This record gives sequence, structure tokens and C-alpha cells, in this order.
Amino acid sequence: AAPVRLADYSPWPFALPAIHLAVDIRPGDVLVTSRLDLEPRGGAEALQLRGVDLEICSIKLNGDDVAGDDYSYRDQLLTIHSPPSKPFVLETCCRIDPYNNSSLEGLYVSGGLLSTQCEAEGFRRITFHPDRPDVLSRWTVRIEASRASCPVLLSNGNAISEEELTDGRHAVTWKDPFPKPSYLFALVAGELREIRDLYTTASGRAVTLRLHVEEGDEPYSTHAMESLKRSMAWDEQVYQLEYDLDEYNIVAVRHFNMGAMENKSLNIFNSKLVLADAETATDAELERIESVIAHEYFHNWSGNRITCRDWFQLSLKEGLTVFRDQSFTADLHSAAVKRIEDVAMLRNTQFREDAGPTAHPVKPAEYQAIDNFYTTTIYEKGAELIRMLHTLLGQERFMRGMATYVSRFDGTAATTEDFVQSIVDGAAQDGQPLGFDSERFKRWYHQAGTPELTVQRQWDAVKGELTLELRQSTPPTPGQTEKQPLVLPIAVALVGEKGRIGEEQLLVMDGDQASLTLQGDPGSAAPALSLLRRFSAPVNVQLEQSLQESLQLLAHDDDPFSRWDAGQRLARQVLLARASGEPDATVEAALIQALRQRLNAFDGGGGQDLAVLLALPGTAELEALQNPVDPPALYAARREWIAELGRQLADPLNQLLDVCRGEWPQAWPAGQGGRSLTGLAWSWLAAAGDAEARNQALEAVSGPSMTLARAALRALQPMEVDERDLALDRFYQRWQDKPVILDAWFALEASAPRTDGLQRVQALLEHPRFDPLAPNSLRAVLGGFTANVPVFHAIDGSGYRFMADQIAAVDRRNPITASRMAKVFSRWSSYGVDRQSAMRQAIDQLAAGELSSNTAEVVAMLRT
Ligand code: HT7
Ligand code: ZN
Repeated sequence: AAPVRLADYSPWPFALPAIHLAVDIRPGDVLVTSRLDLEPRGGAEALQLRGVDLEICSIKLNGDDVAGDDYSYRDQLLTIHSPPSKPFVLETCCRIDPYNNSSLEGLYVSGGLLSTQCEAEGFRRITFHPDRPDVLSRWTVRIEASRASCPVLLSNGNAISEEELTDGRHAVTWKDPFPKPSYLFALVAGELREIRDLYTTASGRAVTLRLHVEEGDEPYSTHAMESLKRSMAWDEQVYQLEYDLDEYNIVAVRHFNMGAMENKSLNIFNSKLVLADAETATDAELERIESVIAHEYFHNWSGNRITCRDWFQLSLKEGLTVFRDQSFTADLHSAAVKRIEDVAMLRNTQFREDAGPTAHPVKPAEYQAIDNFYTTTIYEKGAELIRMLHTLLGQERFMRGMATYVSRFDGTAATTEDFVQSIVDGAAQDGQPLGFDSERFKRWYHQAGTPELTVQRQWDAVKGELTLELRQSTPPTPGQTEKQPLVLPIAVALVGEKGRIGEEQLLVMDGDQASLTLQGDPGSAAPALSLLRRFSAPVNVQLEQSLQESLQLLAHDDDPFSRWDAGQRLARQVLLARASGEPDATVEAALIQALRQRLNAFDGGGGQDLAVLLALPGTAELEALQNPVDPPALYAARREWIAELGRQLADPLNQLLDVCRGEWPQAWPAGQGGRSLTGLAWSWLAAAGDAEARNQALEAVSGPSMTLARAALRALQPMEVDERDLALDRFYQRWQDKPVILDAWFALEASAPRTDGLQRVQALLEHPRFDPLAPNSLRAVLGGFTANVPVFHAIDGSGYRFMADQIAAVDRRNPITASRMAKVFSRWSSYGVDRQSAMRQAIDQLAAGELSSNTAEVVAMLRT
């Protein structure tokens, strides 16, 4: 099919101010009657509506049947050839079959529950509609079903009437007063238990909060509910944005393609992002649940009240909302830890995407299947662009910009240009110069690839001045060979042996080159350069830094990000040298010494800072620095280094365990530092052969903390020891009836590096508790398998072939999940010759089969 192009955008030639839907749920199918109030805008044009897998029962125009000659339905398009030139009503009635819909788009069944997923283009699977985000309407929805099978009937807005019908049936009608596009429509029908709470907004309005879960899951909903209330309060305090309806519903479903969906007043969540307490979820999962609840709630303003003009603007809502949820977590917990975790994730996922065949701008110019563009570039790089605006303008001016954006575009569908313009116009209301070229800034949205920032420097000891020469360039990406310079806010400072020297400076670079002089101490040795503090721009830095300089930053920099980054730089050096077969004894000894000092200095409390500092760099980050990439060598280097750390730091690690034990029982968010450090100590000590650490870990699997249980499993899982199998078995026995928790077991089993790894993964796919229709289970087993480095990357290509077969099988049921999985092959050209050709064969094998358009698009990108 021809791609959709940003350049081809034109408004829809009709307005659709009101929609009335009647959804009749029956045992074998669902009848959807839709009444569209349509108003032609401009010249007479045929009316075209989207529709996928709809069986037409009737089509009426202003109450009269439309004759067969007056319409056509082909290629997923219903065309009414000559619609009236005055406002008219089109009523369609269609039959759909949600009971056999495994795609998890449109209306489908999950564990007996009928539920919808309409973003991005799922509504066309429910009824005929333009199904584009710039068509906003007021919706009324009547749902009718059997009370026995569907006692709960939910849709967007407020419930305005309830009817008791004959034959045990009932109906509920919902009305949403705010105009919204079809992708925000939602409907849920089934048997659910409700947990109710109340929130009073800043202006004193009462909002009923309702969480809907399966029977038995009620005790696991408190964390989600509390997270929602914290999110509502934060958006009021920080952005002055209040919730606008009388009720807010969240439904947990087991079968869901992504994390959650922000449908207006009826969020639908993957159950793993709702159901949690300290016994059943890890600290990291609790924080993630809090942030996803917040993310979907924040969409009410950044996404719902102001939506996207078209799907090219996806980052308008996603980048902004990620920025908002990141700020929320930073405010509620540790800003430093949050920034470090976000940067680690950006470097390991987004930088990797930006350097491969699926690289695309934050605002792509074209797409085949929009579902393929729910990427880390749109989300996380998009959030970095907003963060740069915030850095360039400062909090006060940025917030004035946000207020301008909301007042200009509330109730409309906007573009990323509208957003940037609002931010700069709002900021400039103080009459001060902006400080950067906003037109140049907009280039960030259109240019793919991670810029390289090369820095050279000269130290003038007499004047005490450090002069920096900076250059930027962005490597070519598919379809984009020429790159332009971007606006880069670069935060820098000097660091001496006693800490920072002078003030931090913000250099705003917007050309190919720039220079900057920083004042240090005359007559002293060259100070260390703390560059890109807080990771002020999403770039790769090329700067030669000595071991001494990295150690100085690690010890004395007052920016936690730069301190962490210095430690990561040294760890990368160690791991890459080991992977190449030539360990660097000097860097290793220095790093171990620095870590020893940190461990010795730790006396409890705030351990999360230390835990992130000790964490090793991610695989993707290391792979980006190796040519050709040798995953098993990197994996082995990491395991050996962990064992070495465990051997050399055994005493301080054992002391650390003693200090941390007191924090184990503390309720999240308290105690998480202690629990993180415990897991790290078990992992390092166990790798070094410490039987006591293995025993402690094994015991924790049966203990009251899921964080410790999972940390224990992670520590034991890479090793061929009895405790590993015992631990995995105990975990399974304990949690076999809880699918959300059992997925962690599936993932650990699938990624355990065993000699018969491939057969074991095959067995997991046939395990009675494995649900092949649940993306969570698929991601656990197949995602776990691809993380099983020695088995997935077997030199004979067996792991790649197996994965290609699995992706093809998933694609027949669920194209969205399959096309996301296909990206596992995106680094094929970076491996050595044998793996390269084996992976390429697997991609070709996939391409040779019959694929959905989603997966075909990804596979085509991989092959270019
Ligand atoms: N806006 C939501 C995106 C989403 C989605 C997209 C495609 C297919 C299924 C999906 N489920 C949810 C989630 C969010 O970013 O908030
Ligand atoms: Zn979102």
C-alpha cells in the first residue's frame, strides 16, 4: 500500500459535531448502530469512512435506506458517492465479532471481558467513521447486554441513564461532554469488581474514582488508586491543570498490546500495571505503575483536551506526557536517580534505534502502519526535546509557555509547531530575548539520528582558563543523508579536587562549531571537565578523558548525573577491554578502589544513589562501542567482571548486606535503596562463588518482599548451581496461579543460559500456564529468549531462525505485537560475518512468508 505522507495532510471535508452509538452485545456477536451528524465543509465531495471487517446490516441517510448503487465498501473504505450538501444524518448498523478478535484492536474479549483499544486506528473495526484524530465530536453511547454476563457497562464521560430490559438484559447510556476523536473512545462490558474512592479537586469539585478489576484482585488495587490521587494533585500544583469530569475509571485487562490507554475518563490498563503490592510487585514495578497511572492521567490535558492533528504529531502528546510523568516521578522520589535511569534507558533503547535501520525523526515524514511508530524515539526522544526547551527557558518561562499552549489549543487538534510556538510566545511575554533560535530548534523534530558532539580543549595554566572547541554533526540515517546543525543546550562546569570550581554555564550551540572559555584556578593543574551536566542534550559525546579525570569527576562532581556518567565510562572501558580479550588492569584496579571507597562510606539510607552508581552499563550501550559486535563475548566479559567485583569487594559487600538488612521490611518507597543494594551484593557475591550469598538469595524467594525475591532470582539465574533450579521452582510453586507474577518466572526461565536453552524455550511455549494470546506472556518468553545471549546468538543461527518462526506465528494473530518483536533483528549489520549472515537469513525467511502490513513494514526497513 502507498505510504501516508505528512505533506499530504488536508482537513476532512466534513464536520462531525455529534455521534450516537448503540452497542448491542449478544452471545455470538455485537451489533453497532452509529448515528453521525455530518456537516459538509466546502465543496461537494464523496463521503468516505473507514471500516475494517464490518458486516453491513443497513445504511440510512436522513432516515432513508441508501441504495446499493449509491455507496461502495471496498479496501476498508465506505464511500457514499453523493452526500447532501447540507447537514445530514448517516446511520449505519454493522455486525462485528469481538469473540474471535485476537489482534487486541477494536473491540475484543480478554478473559471474558469485552474491551476496546482504539488508538491508533482501531475504531474503524467497531463502526464506519473517518477515524482520524482531527475529527472531534460529542459522543453519546448506549450499551446493552445481558446482566448476568455483563453486569458492568462502561464508556466515556458520565452515565446518564440506566435501563432494566426484558430477558435479563440491561442498558447504560454514557455521555461525554468534551469533544474527542475516535481513538479516545472506549467501552468495557463484563463482570468486574469495583474499588471506589473520592478526590476533591483544587477548586472543590468531587470526582469519583473507580478502579475495576477481576474478582479476587481487589486487594491489589490500593497502590494504583493512591498513585492516581497523587497524579491528580501534582498536575494541579505544578501545571494548574484540574480534572474536568465527575468520574474517572480505570479498568485492568490481561490482554493488552501496550502498557495502558488514556481513553477519556475510561483508562484501560494492562493488568500488570494496576495490580500490585509489596508482596507481589518489585519496587521498580511499583514506581513504574505510579508513573504509568500518572502518564495516562496527564494525557487528559496533554493528549485529550488538546489532541493531535494527525498521527505525524504523535510526539506532541507522547513526548510531552513522558516529560510530565518523568518530572512527576522526579518530584516525588529522587530527581537524580530518575534522571540517571531515564538517560540509561535512552542510551540503551533510543540511541540504538536512532543508529539502526528503523531510525526515524520524532516527527516522521511518512508511515505505512502508524502502530510501528509508537517508538522510543517518539516517546523518549520526544520528551528530551521538551526537556531541552525547559532547560533553555527555565521553569517559569516554560510554564508560561505551557499556559499559552493550553489556552490557545484547548478543545482542538494541534501540531508540534503549534506547541513550540506557544512555548516560545508564552516565554517571551516577559520581553526578554528568547536565548535561542526557535526555528532552528524545530529541526529536532524532523531530523533522525543522535548528534555527535566532539569536544577539544586547551588549558591555560597561567590564566587558569579552559577553552573548549565544540563541533556537532549527525550521522546519516535511512533516507536522510544530509543533516543540519541543531540547537544544543550544553551545561558545563569545572571540577577540581575539592569539587566544582565557579558557576555552571549553559552554552547554547546552534551551529556546526562553537567555543567557550571557562574560568578555573590560575596556576593549578587542569581541572576536570564536567560536560553535559544532567544530560542537558540527547547527544553522544566524543571527548578524550583520562582515567584520572574520570576518577576526579566520580569523586567530586556535584552533578549526580555527571558523577554517574564518569563511573559508567570507566565500567564501559573495563568491559570492552575484557570482551576484546585484553583486560585493562590499571582501569580495573582504579575502578575497584573507587567503588570500595563508596561502599565503605555507605552507612545506610538513600542507597538508591549508590545502587545506580554501581549498576553496570547496558548491553546496547556497549554494543554501540564494539565493531563488530560480539554479544557472547560481551556477555562473558560482564559475567567475569561481576565475579571479579564479588571477589575483590567481598568484605565491603558483606558489610553492605548487614547495613541494608534493616531496610528490607520498610514499605516502598522507603527501603528501596537497601533492597537494591542487597540484590546487587547477592549478584556479585554469588558470581564469585559465595555459598552464603546463594543461600540468602534462595531464602528470599519465599520471603515477604517481591523485590528481594526477584533480585535473588536474578542473582542465581545466570549460574549453573542447584540453588538456581530450587529458587525458580519455589517461585513457580508459589505464584503459579497469578499470571501477572508468573510472567516474571517465564522470562527468567527463558533467559537462563542453559545448554538446552532452545528446547526449554520451546517447552515454555507449550506450558499449560502459558497464554499465547497474551502479549505479556509472549513478551516474557520470547523477550526472555532474545535476552538469552548464548542461546539466541548461537553461531549456527538456530536462535535467529527460531525467533523468525515465532514472530511469523504471532503475526497471524496479533500484528502489533509481532511487528514490535521483529525489531529484535535491527542490529543485524553490526555483528561479525557469521552472525550477520545468519540473522539476515532469518529476516529473509520472515520476509518470504505472508506478513501483516505492520510486520511487512518493519521487515522492509530491516532489509534496506
Ligand atoms: N497512547 C497509548 C498508546 C497505545 C497504543 C498504541 C497502539 C496500539 C495499542 C496501544 N495501546 C496504547 C498509550 C500511551 O502512550 O499512553
Ligand atoms: Zn502516552
